[in-house]
Amino acid sequence: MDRRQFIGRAALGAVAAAGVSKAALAGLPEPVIQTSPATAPPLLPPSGRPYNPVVTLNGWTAPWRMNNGVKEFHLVAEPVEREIAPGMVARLWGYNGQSPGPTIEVVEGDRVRLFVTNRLPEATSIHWHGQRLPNGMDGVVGLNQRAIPVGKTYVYEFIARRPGTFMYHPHADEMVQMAMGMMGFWVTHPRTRHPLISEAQRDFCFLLNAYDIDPGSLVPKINTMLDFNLWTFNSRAFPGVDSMNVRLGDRVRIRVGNLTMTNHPIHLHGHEFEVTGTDGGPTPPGSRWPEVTTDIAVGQMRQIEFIADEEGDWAFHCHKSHHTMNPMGHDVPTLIGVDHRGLVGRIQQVEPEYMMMGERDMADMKEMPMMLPEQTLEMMAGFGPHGPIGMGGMFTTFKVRRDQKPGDYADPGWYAQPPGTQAFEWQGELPEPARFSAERLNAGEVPGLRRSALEMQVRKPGSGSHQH
Ligand SMILES: [Cu+2]
Repeated sequence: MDRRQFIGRAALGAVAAAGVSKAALAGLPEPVIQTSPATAPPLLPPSGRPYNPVVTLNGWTAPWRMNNGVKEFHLVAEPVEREIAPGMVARLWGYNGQSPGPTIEVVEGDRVRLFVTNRLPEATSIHWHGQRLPNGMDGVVGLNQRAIPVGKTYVYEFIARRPGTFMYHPHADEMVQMAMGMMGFWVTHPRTRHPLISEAQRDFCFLLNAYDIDPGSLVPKINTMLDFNLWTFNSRAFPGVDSMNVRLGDRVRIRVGNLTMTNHPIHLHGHEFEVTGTDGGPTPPGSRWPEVTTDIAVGQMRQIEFIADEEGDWAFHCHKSHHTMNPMGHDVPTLIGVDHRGLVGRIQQVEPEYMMMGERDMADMKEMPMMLPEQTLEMMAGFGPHGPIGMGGMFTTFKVRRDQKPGDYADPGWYAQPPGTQAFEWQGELPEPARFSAERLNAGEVPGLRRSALEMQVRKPGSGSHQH
């Protein structure tokens, strides 16, 4: 976007707002537009109360203006172009140049004023999901307010009353507008030290979203209810999702909100975490238990926390295996076990790309350059230091490094595993398989497993030891 467009956009917002709100008399804050899908560095608060900012995965935090003690943001609802992953750009709707829109970060007790300019082809609104606010600020069209007409700017204003993890999205034609990518994250930091909120060195956030975009096309199919083909973290599919990079020993918080049409069991490798917060706020410590996977239902937010105390490159992904795939055909019959001798060669005469699933590892698809139409992604993509990763969709890596500098979020590259710590090929002899038989085992017939191997010492309360 060039400067003329930018000024034109700002001027349109100002004109539209005239006469709408007393609050707008001071003039609108300029909307700030982001054109890059890269993960922006944390935005250290230049004004207002201090806090430790979050990092939005493949996203950014909206700058604000202080106006007589009020934090003012300007969101522009508009068509955007979003790179889902290298090789595929989608035409979505979002805010300020991206889908999702910018993360809003404020502090508990802040008075927040949000100017929302509608540059979409239809009316919209914003619902501030999870917030305590006056009823007229809740954003449900028809119930709480009139829809924001095309070209107009509305003003929302409320005090961020409780600290926690929130989202924002339209409550006007939401099936269409959310299928098109209209959503954003909101974090309210605690005002002072909070008994239930720990100080984390790294605080990441992102939304779970999904799109149905036919290969070769640009715009999502908005009537799809369940059968989406792009499962994304913040409107990015792996290998387009950045890694989350931390320093060994950091306390890490990851906040996730789900605005898809299904639940996502989010799984972290190499560490255990606790759910320290939900949509309703921080969880009391007595309610927390260790997990490595937490299911996030539709409309829910979860924040997980743990100490990153294992060095390495750890997978972090949705555990629904179809959600770590990019566009795929689901109507293909399973042919595992079918005698297909001679079949593949004959099919390949008419369809050279044909291969049998389950016969040759689907990961082969990564090693074979395939002819793809423009504007789509391979089902599984991404290369690691040891070959193709064979993942897509809702997948990324969590990188823990001893020498990552505090506050440095840059990708440290691949982990150099210490010698002798990687799974390796067995080079010795393979013993003949022994079929299990309890009778033969008891009779001492199975080589290498003598009856004495089953003897154990059992100590019962109030008696001596017995041989069994
Ligand atoms: Cu999932």
